[in-house]
Amino acid sequence: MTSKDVNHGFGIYGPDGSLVSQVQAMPGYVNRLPVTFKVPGHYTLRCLEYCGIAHAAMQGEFDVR
Ligand SMILES: [Cu+2]
Repeated sequence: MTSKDVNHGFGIYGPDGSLVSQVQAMPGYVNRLPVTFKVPGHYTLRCLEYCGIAHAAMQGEFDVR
């Protein structure tokens, strides 16, 4: 995990809405986030650190089957 602009907080939320794991994305650094998903379902990604005007749009999602 890294960033091309500013610091971001990369958070993974599980199907029940709880925070599964998180890592900082920072320019000039590469951080690794090893995660094993044991619970199938719909996961969401959110930026956890205010990073600018588009912060609220920094979301994603994926499914674990
Ligand atoms: Cu942000």
